[in-house]
Amino acid sequence: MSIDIGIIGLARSGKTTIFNALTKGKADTRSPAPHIGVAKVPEPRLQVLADMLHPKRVVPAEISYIDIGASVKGLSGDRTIGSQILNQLSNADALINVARAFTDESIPHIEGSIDVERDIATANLELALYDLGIISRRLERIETSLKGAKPTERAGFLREQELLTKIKADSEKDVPIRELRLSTEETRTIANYQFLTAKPLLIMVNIGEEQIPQAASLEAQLNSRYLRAKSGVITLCGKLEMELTQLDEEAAKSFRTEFGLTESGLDRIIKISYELLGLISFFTIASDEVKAWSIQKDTNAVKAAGKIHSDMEKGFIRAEVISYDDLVKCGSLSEAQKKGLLRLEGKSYIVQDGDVITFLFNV
Ligand SMILES: Nc1nc2c(ncn2[C@@H]2O[C@H](COP(=O)(O)OP(=O)(O)O)[C@@H](O)[C@H]2O)c(=O)[nH]1
Ligand SMILES: [Mg+2]
Repeated sequence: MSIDIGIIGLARSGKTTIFNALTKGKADTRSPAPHIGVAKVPEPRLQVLADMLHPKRVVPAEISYIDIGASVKGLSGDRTIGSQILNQLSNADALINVARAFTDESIPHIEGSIDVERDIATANLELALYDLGIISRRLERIETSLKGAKPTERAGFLREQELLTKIKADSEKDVPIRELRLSTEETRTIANYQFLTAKPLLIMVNIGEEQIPQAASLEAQLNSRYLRAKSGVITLCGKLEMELTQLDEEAAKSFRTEFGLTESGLDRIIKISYELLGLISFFTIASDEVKAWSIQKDTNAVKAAGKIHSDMEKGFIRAEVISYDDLVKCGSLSEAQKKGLLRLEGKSYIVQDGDVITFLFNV
């Protein structure tokens, strides 16, 4: 199970261009078709482990990106987005909203002018309307169910009704679900609805090449307005990043330097996505393979095992754990064992960023 991120935005904001940049893909930007692709998560520690252990295979963690194709404006109201892609969007772990800042007379903006804040508001409104549609339908159903409900069922329905009514009121005041302080119980109650405004949101402002010198100050300015616990803004020149994926690493690096860019836009996006999603990495070393995995912070060992295989979760016995730093200091697992640095941990052990883990399990 990988991490899925949905890419939304107005038509011609640069969704497909950025999708291509992220997945090193070659999807046709002239077609409004949806696309799904995979990016490998850059993880420098994985390479260090590989250089140390010389495995046959090195397998990075992956992120799937879904370019919805159609405009975000078709999300609620007159649906122009197919139900399959809408399903995938509902299943996504986070959203990227592409807002257009680049100017190009040959590509007219569909609203007639460039206005990043207006376009961010439009997308937020669409997400909210979509969620409100789900809430209204569910509230009607609860109303009906309450009429014939057994006394034992009533309490559950009433609690859900109260929660959804509260969320609805906040949504109507432009407060997305991701900003609400919900209890674990409340979060669990609404998890099935897969609300779009509950998902972490990265606003990606697609700038033109000539705006690159102002990218950092624009980003700071927009973050002062939009930065929240589960959302933030990043500026990126989608067209340049897409072109750079077609070059080899050396050539791409020298182009970046020319534009005064110190880091790959893609590496930055993934780093920021990880922060927004609260993700960490752990590593496994087995049968000549070194692999990186992404999990949510505060995941216990048995759930982390389930990430690899459901059998490992079901038959979990224990985990042999060493931190990345300790392993690198020792140079090998056998040396680490001699020094007593391999720990035996149980089901409830909370996996830490950089842990190198061997799961022991029954089948
Ligand atoms: N000049 C310029 N054009 C861009 C930039 N980003 C995207 N485009 C162009 O804008 C058009 C729409 O982009 P596309 O990725 O297809 O947008 P989508 O409709 O949101 O998928 C394409 O012709 C892109 O080449 C940019 O940063 N600068
Ligand atoms: Mg497109």
